[in-house]
Amino acid sequence: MGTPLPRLYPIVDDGFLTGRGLAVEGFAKELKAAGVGLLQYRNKSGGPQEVLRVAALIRDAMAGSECRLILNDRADLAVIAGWDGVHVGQEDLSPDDARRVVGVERWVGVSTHTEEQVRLAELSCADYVAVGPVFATGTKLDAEPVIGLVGVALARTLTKKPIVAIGGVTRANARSVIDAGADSVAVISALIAEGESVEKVARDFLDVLR
Ligand code: TZP
Ligand code: MG
Repeated sequence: MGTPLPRLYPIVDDGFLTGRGLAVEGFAKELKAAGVGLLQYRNKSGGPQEVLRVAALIRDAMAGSECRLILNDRADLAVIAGWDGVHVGQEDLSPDDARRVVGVERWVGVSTHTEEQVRLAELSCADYVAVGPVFATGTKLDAEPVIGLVGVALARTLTKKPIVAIGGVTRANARSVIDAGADSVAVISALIAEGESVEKVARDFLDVLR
């Protein structure tokens, strides 16, 4: 990977944002203003042309920042979009096949939900291993069983790769997730809070994760 994984890993989730009438570009601009170093775009419903269109909007919104841009699910589209990496799940290309597509310069992350998956991820050429859901989440409807902080701690014993913890992470519990052994927290819904800007919430996360 070259550089350490930033502690905050915001996910720009198309369905989550558009369902609330929020624009992806505006959301990305606020994350840029907060100074985030890593961002994922996740779109579970759009076709490839739509994903590439929005990926270009996000890239433009983040122009001038050092933020790494990671595309969910699709290694081929990450390359076409000129993004910095891909995040694959258990149903996508394997990390090693994703690596064949994106090359050695781009990052490859993989989602895991069980001990066995973490062990396999450790043996793969993934740059980081995501574990979760750590806490209950309403964002992923087909989420696997919650692993808790104990699951994060267990994953820490199973892999030397950087760990991204996801699922139900908030400003209030983010620190405990890092203390349990994660290197980074991925967040979708907790970036949005009534009466607060996304920039302010992201800054709060960066503060507690420092
Ligand atoms: N994978 C495991 S939980 C989850 C994903 C994509 C959703 C996380 O969303 P939130 O709103 O941060 O709980
Ligand atoms: Mg996937």
